[in-house]
Amino acid sequence: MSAQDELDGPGQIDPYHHLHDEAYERRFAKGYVGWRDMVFMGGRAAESLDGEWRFAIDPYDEGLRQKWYADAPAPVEAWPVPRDYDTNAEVTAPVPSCWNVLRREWTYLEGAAWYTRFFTHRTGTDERIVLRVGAANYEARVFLNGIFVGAHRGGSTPFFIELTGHLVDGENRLQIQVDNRRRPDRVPMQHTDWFNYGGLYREVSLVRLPPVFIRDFGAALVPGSGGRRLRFDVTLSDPVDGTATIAVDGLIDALALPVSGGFGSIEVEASPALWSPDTPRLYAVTVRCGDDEIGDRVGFREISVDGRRILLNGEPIFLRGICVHEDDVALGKTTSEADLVRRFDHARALNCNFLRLAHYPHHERAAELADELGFLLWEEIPVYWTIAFEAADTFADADNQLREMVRRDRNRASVIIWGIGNENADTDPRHAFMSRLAATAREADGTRLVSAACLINRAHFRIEDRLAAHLDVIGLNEYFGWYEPSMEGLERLLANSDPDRPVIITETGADAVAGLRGPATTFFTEDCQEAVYRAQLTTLARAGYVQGVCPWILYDFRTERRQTVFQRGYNRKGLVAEDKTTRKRAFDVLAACWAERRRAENGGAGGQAPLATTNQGAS
Ligand code: GCB
Repeated sequence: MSAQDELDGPGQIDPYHHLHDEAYERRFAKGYVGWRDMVFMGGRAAESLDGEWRFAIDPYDEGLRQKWYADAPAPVEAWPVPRDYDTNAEVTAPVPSCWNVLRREWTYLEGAAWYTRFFTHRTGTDERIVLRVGAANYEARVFLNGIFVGAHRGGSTPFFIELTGHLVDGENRLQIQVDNRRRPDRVPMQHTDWFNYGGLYREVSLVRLPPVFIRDFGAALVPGSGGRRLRFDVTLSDPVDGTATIAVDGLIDALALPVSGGFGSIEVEASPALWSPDTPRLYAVTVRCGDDEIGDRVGFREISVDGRRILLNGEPIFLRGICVHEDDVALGKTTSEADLVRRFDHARALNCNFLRLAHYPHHERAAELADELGFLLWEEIPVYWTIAFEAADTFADADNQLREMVRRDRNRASVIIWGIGNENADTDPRHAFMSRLAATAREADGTRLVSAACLINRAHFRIEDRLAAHLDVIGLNEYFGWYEPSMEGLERLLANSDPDRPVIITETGADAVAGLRGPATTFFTEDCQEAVYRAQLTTLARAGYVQGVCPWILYDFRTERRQTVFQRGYNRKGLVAEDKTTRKRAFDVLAACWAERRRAENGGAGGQAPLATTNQGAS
């Protein structure tokens, strides 16, 4: 029996069988990869599979129903029966890209699409070959030479599928079915305030590895060590014993790390120059084990909480922030180096030291650049609004996305906070779900803070959420001045609250159409947005426990929920229009506020900080 027959049962001879089989997805229920299958990528030379792939949309899931993947490409004369799918159909799509921006008729496509590409492989070595997909929104199923080799859930984290053993000598056919359907049990579920792009929208590559390879590597300053101890851990692909050798340029020549059963960890005395936004010092780290070698550039720093204060390397720090989505008029969710550089340039112009990467893990290059440029980051998973908190599979999905994000970025000094959710009502199922996620974040990484963007507790009109007990920092989204036009509520809320830990305002803001002027009382004018920013920043300055503010948002972004003449499919809360160039008046208000704040912290200019200095009101 072939592997395919094992999946499908004995060969089907009824040509109409697939029309009546609504359980067609069962064949693919096993084989999901997750965080345990990830491969550490630093310092590896991957073979890019980017470029034009054969492409076919498949909104009715015919590919899975009819097993399109099983048919080897052939001229029509050689088809035994008529086909509905042909890799030679002359339609291609670039990888990475979002299909929605490629053709007008694909703009609102939600469903499946098939990507096919061929590559040459030479067998006869002991190499292990792993496919890496940077991200596919939302679910992906992978087929090699007609065989189902694995699947992945979660639209914003990378996944890895080992192809060794399924490869043939010569030409190989790789097919990936990507499905971006919105569903109530997904993370996020069907209701969000951003556009549901689809596709293989981050890079795809093949990684060649020795028979035993380094699967995971962690390097961090030991919390509480006063900046004098480093911890390294290594996980190998297989449960073998051995020794890994670690070198940190200018700090450690050759440290032997014993590995037993495929895992080893060690702590050593060392006094690195500490990483901070002002001194973003990175060390080149290399790790050798057996025939494998990897590398990374790592900054060492400590982030902690003391009462209501956030400490970076033992010093209080106020987070001068801005939120950002991955969204681009031309590219959709696909990002580029130039786009990221522009983003950090804008953050620099705003005098920010902190960005919230909302509402899902962004491209890994964002944190690498933040490491180099000296920005602090909040990274989060899309546990957004009302997901299926009672469903075990939904929890497993969220838990896996969280662990994948942590594994990918845990060596990035810039990342100081893992966000585990956004605006989830304080219900019992949500509490159970998210307190478990907080525990996962701590188990996966004990060197960062855990937070969530919470809602105002309407019953008590306070900053109060049962989840707060499981968080290091309380994130709070509030839109006084906009959805609740009176600012009086913010004064009341702040006066009425007495949180026992730091609070960050993770969102606040107002919509404005770039260039639209008018009275500050008229919605969607730049004047209205500007007034909301001024009022917010002044009022928040009086709450000493507010240790950071991250207004919503840097750029206008697409969302089909917004259909007035002012919005036309866009959320207009950007400080910059969707062209990523045209600044609105509120941009300068925030830039001035953060400049003033930074001057006051540096003890200069004698001016009153627009937000209370870090220690004021802190316990
Ligand atoms: C929120 C959400 C964010 C929305 C924003 C808005 O509270 O967290 O995803 O885009 O408000 O503009 O309404």
